[in-house]
Amino acid sequence: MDQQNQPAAVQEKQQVVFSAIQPSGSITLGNYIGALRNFSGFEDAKARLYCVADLHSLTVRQDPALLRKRSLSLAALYIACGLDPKENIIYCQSHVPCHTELSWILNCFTYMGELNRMTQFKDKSAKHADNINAGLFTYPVLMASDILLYQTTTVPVGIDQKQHVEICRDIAQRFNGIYGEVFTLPEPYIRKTSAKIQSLSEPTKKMSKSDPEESFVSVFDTPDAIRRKIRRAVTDSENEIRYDPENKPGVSNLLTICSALENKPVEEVAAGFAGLGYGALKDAAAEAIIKEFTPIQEKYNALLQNKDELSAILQENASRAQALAMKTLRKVYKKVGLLQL
Ligand code: ATP
Ligand code: LTN
Repeated sequence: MDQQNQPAAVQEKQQVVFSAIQPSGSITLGNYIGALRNFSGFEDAKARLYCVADLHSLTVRQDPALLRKRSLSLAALYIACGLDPKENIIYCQSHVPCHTELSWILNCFTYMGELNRMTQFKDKSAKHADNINAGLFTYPVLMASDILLYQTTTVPVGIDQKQHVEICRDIAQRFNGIYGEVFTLPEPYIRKTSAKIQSLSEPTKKMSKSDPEESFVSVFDTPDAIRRKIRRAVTDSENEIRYDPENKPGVSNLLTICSALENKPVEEVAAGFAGLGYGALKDAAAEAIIKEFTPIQEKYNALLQNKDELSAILQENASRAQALAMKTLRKVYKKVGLLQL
């Protein structure tokens, strides 16, 4: 694993790994390559927490029944991807009240100007012009709370979340500057080669789970659907296979997908297609995705057979998270001067 963002001081046993995904749609190949598959591989860390960011997803209007279903589904997917809930802490954000409690405090240490610069806020405001709510604006503060509550050192995310981890560090530094060393400063963990998968229908844009169906492959798609979507992926009118994201975003995206799933440098993947047409590249990408997702889908389906057991796991894991989070929250309450009885 290329830990290029890993500071030498926080190696293995000192590491606390935290990440989250919003249950705001069907988990995509982008979420999988950019984030989810990088959640594994921190076996020696002191703690590993993977959260279903259900509260964050409320910043965009959700269907309540669907949100409940997707939250349980995302938790099951974490486990199906190999995250053992005995060794990792897998839980829903709304089940651990410390997240929102710390969020209020940190709101009071975050400037409007800082939040105004967030590109996700600008993008989402443009996309949901009829619902530019305060939650969308303070989204990064809740995210900072998620991270800082656990004294996180390492945050595996896609490149689009880098700015949010940076503002989290700024908030933590500001707080520490006033009250002493309360929070650990986290580092994003971003795999350079697969940090951003583009939309299949508009390859200059990020693949997003809240965009139209044909623009993404879902972790839950059938092999036929995967082949169909990849076959329809937008490329260009040339027919040379080369990695050139500027001029050939569609082809480069397919190469990135193959490179990420086959764990090979993108140049090596591109060289393997010398003299071949786009059809061959699309077939290879589709088959690589199917090979990756089939075992995950099998495990996922088995887990969902027993929803009671899943709920029990989430409940137990939320208690473990709450116990850890309380330590930081108590310290913060004391530092800022809230009356302790
Ligand atoms: P939404 O469409 O609801 O905003 P999203 O698909 O952008 O959702 P998030 O829940 O915001 O997904 O992101 C979860 C994780 O997946 C984050 O770490 C994010 O960086 C990563 N991620 C999302 N989309 C991509 C992508 N296209 N390529 C790589 N990583 C991605
Ligand atoms: N904002 C993230 C999801 C998220 C997250 C986090 C990621 C919520 N809290 C804490 C890392 C750490 C997103 O991917 N949109």
